Amino acid sequence: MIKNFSFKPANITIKRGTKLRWINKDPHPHTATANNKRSFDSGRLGKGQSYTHTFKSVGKKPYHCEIHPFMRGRITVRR
Ligand SMILES: [Cu+2]
Repeated sequence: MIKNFSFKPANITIKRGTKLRWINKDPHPHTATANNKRSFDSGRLGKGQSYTHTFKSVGKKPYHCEIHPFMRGRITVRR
């Protein structure tokens, strides 16, 4: 969930192969973009829009919002 200019939860641990969905509950546009800009990138999500990504590799995946760089989160993918 993206709400009040933050990712909730900001940190999450999942198993490899899990599909995550981000839903923008704010009236403002946001993105969920991997810090390395390659692993995943939602593009601009308007109010109520969502993005899903399946995590296939193990490791820590820090990400942010391209529009509001202070918005940060991290996904830890385990085997
Ligand atoms: Cu944002």
